[in-house]
Amino acid sequence: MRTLPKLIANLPLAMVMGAAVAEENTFNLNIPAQPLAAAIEAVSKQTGLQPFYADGALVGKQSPALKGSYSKREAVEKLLAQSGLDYTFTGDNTVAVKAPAAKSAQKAKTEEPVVLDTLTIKAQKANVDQPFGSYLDPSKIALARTATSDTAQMLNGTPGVSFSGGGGISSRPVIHGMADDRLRVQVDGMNLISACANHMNPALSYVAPSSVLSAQVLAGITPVSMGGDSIGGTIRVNSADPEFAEDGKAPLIKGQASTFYRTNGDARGGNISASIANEHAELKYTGSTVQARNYKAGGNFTTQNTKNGSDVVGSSAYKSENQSLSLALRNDDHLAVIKVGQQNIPYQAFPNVRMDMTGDDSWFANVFTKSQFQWGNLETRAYHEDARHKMNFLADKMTTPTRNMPMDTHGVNQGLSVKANIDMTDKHLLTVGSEYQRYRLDDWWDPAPGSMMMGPGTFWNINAGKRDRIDLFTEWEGRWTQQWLTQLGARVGVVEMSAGNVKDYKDSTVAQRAEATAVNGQNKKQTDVNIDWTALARYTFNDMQTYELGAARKTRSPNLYERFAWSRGAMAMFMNNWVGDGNGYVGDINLKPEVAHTVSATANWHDAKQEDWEAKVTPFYTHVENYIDARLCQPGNGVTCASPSSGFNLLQLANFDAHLFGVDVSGSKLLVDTAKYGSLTGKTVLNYVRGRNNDTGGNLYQQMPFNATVALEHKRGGWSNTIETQIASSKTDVQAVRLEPKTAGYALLNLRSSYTWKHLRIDGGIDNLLDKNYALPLGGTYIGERSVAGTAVPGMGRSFNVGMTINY
Ligand SMILES: [Cu+2]
Repeated sequence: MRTLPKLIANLPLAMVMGAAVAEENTFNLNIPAQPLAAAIEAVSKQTGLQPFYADGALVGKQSPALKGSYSKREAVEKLLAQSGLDYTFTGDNTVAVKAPAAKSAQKAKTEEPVVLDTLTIKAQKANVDQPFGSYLDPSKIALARTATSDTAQMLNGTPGVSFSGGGGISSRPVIHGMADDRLRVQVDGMNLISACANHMNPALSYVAPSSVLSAQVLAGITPVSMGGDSIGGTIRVNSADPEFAEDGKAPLIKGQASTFYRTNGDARGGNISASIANEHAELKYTGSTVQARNYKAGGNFTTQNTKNGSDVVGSSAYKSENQSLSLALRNDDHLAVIKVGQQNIPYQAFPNVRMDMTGDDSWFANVFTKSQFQWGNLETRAYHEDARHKMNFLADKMTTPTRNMPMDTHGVNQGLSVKANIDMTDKHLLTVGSEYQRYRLDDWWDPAPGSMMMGPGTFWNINAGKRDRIDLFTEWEGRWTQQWLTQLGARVGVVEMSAGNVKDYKDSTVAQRAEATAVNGQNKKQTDVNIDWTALARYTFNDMQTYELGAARKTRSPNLYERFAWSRGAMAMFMNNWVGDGNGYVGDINLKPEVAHTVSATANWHDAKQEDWEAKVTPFYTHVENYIDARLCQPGNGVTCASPSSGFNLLQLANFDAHLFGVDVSGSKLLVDTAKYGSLTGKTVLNYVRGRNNDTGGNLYQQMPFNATVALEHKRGGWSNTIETQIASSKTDVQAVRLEPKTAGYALLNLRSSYTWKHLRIDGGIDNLLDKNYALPLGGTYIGERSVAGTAVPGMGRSFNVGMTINY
């Protein structure tokens, strides 16, 4: 049905191609059969080709294996041959991929005078080329699976991204100096929330690295359709797209099993997945497990350990199990995916938190649909997530044999979203959508048997916490010419929060009851009306230069703990700490939402074919009104705060004026490329960020010092080898009020290697080859055995890592 217009459309192209073919470069490709999106991404990485396609247009499509010498055009032709998709080269390096127009539209078109409209880039919600966005290299994702079990760490080396440390599988990504709830982190489209006063279960901890197939980072200006209730950027992590059998072919049965071992911490784990599909349905199971003991630093770093050696990071052990089952259904124009999953973390110790995770049971159901219409497409999502979280002390923190303090959390998170992408004209796309999120949280601490202090009643930290949000947004993307792209969007959100009455352990003692009574007498309802807007422009000057400029206003309402953690009792305050600094915190019901005003630009230079070299510079500046920061605890609700305790501060959250600025620089250069020796590419990423509190004149907390990654990547046939050095300068811009430790500069050397046969992949590597003893700049304060201030959590010493994956 699409043959005729396509043929007509491609005639001039074919003639041009005929002339160009002789000069066209070919590439040695070895890309296994896989989901089409990943295959296109792989071709893009290896050839410099820039694909444009509608968000989700490739969902459910499978690509054949690509092995041998191909030009860009030949590679695309072969990848898309079975997909039913049309494509158009709009330049030497750009290809537009799209679904063929619906039958009736096609018919109407053939009656019109023939217009070669397929030769223009149709306005598409470009998945790959979102300004300020970057996709993780799939080969890097694959390498990271053996090297880490912490999904956030898979983003290591992405420009603008650093990590705030936590448990072994729970670090939190930081984009341009903003962490945790300041970012919109989505796992398969779900907005997951930490159900813990210490944020032990951030969004990315809910998914195992083995389940991550693609990851997108928007560091800079996030379009409103991808943001919401966040001020610092967006991270979207997705599991594999469903794969269906080809029409009329036998059912597709696939499976994968992999296992890995890392010497440091004796970390071991594995995962399996199995799927069966015909042309309309796919059923898939995935399961994974990992466990590790405490890891070792590169040398002695503390004198406080009594249960472990001075080079062992106490409270860094963990064990986790994940499972999921998904059913995907499709017909010509519709796709539906229903996924249910479950996570069990029997234990995860935290070297920078006073408590440990002693049980985390969560499950979710996530339903996604996508439909193609003549006017565009419609996506809907509904999810339900239930997280049951328990804390107490694990062995390393048992300073007395009977130490016991049960803490419980239960969070229920439900979301509904609908988004329509409407093709207004060939060049203009309108996106309208709405998101609803309903969140409920209980956080209570049962009495500790035999304890005078923690009893006789149950302490209610947050009772019936409620945080509901409804957002509406619209976005208009125009591709005016080959040179100009603009994106304008606005979003309105209403956040409603409240909480029920609280109690403390000593319900009957007068002094304590007075505080709870005062808190319960307050109006605990807060409604925020948040307005965001984004304006982006991209100018493609020529095939060697692209410039992007963006400005945005973004808003985030406080989380439930920031507003409702109520007690000024020292012990309760120390239990509310989601920043890993060992201090105690009390919230403030009257905190205002943070409003960020950001300007950013990107300049991207490369050789015309994008095969040889590339350089990218992204400066940014953000001014944040009502930035939620900390100050020394002030009297409130009839209670005077206790004095600082055992070297730590008791702090209170408050709104401040703040600004952050910095620059990311990245570059690559192909150094050698021969058939005999393969290709050798040099890559580097440099990050600089600085954050200041304008009211206090002090530094913001956990701002990564200047750091760089320099890597050499060698590829030949099935071999892939990387030698990488990670460098960070000393951290002296620390936040005084949080007693943030200074850290020394360091350089680490990592080696990674993989070899892929037909059905087998072997990974090997050595992380921190030189066994450098170093402190994590954003790792927080080490309180893995005893709560003593002043020592930063160290990074991991040398580790030998091996992994093996079998596909069938
Ligand atoms: Cu917790």
